Amino acid sequence: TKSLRETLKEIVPLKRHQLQALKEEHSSKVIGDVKVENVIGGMRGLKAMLWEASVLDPNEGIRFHGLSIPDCQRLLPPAPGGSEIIAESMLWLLLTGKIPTPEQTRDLSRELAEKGALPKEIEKLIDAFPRTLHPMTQLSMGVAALNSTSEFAAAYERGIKKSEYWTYALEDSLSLIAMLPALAARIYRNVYHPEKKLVDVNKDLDLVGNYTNMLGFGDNHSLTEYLRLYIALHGDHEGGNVSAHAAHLVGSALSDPYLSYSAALLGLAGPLHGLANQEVLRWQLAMQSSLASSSITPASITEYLWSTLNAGQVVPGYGHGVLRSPDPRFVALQQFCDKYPEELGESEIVRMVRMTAEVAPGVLREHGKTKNPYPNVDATSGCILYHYGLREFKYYTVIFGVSRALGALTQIVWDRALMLPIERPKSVSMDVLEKIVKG
Ligand code: CMX
Repeated sequence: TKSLRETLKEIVPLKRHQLQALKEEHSSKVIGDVKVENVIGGMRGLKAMLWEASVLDPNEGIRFHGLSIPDCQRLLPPAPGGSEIIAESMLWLLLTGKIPTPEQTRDLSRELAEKGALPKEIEKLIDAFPRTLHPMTQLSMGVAALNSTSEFAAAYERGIKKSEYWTYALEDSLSLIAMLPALAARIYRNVYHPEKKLVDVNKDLDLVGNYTNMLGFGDNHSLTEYLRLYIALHGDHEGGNVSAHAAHLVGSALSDPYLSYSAALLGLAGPLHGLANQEVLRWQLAMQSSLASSSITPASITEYLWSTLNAGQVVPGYGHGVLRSPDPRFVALQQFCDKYPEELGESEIVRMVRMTAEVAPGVLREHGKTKNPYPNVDATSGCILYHYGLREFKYYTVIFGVSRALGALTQIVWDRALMLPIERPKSVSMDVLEKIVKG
């Protein structure tokens, strides 16, 4: 069976050929208009960016190389003893567009585990951070500091051909993905459980198996499975979202993959993006404490939703920049809860999330502002972690950050393989805009 590198070496020339043909035959074809609303509206809807691994359909949700989430759940190999998609099989799919065999998946797990330990000087740096520094700030700083190990940066300094950049970007990307669990678990230990000893990376476990183990939840099989699914599903959500776009933009300056992904993490830390799952939990818990547990009913939740909206706040976990239907990642995580009825079915927080999802779309529709009244993945993801006893919600976005590396770094490999140029859109002032529209 072919290794990941061999598989990619075969695909790179084909994709380069596809890009060359697009350039030669269709460069001047028009694929959309740029309206004033795009310029002042966060470039919403503008098709102006290449992203290979996934495409988000407003109604169907995300597809990874054409495969829906249920397709991936059916086709991608799980961990030995598990049944959920794992990070390695998702990464293989994102990078190559192909389904790995169980053997290829296991080989990739082993390679990542072998590369998973942090350099000693980075451990020291992380241990020196004050505990009050937000876990996302620590994660981004740790990832940026790892660029001291960048093969891409070293090769660039030595002088290499542009056509070879991608091989070094790939090595850095795999090393970074491999080290993220140890980095993220170290931050968790330092901030919340400084008295606890961190276990080493186990060479026989998959990436997320190791992560759960290092977080101290290794004996909880259903939580491990939940995190496997969570991390696979959050891996990529096409290119325009803040974290993915930030990685792609910074990488276009040929900043190495560590620096590029560090920038992505700082965007992920925003409340309208990756911090939303933490916000949802805070909001659901406030709802729980304001309603007596016996009175958590569709009617009382509806009233609570209105009080949030009337206070001028957004309902966290609802709405989306692109999606116009319930997020299939939300659906997959809810179905996961159905698989463990004794454990998750009885959970008050999980039941509250479910009930909220039943009534919130009606309320948001009546409120009449959001273009999408349906739940996104954040409406449930953090609440399930809370149920499992992972209750430090400032940490939740770090888990998202471990995951989003799969897609953001995949695209960086493809950006370099396709030799895409530095990103430099044209900006205009309001005066210029007025001149253009008034003629
Ligand atoms: N509750 C209340 N109002 C909402 C809303 C919600 N959940 N979602 C959107 N709106 C409002 C917007 O604030 C906006 O109001 P103004 O015109 O007063 O500014 C209006 O509806 C139109 O917004 P939109 O075009 O439907 O949504 P955007 O593309 O501008 O924003 C998003 C998308 C996700 C930022 C927004 O829906 C939101 O704030 N949701 C809550 C936070 C959240 O769940 N974020 C996670 C998204 C997933 C992710 O990226 O990880």
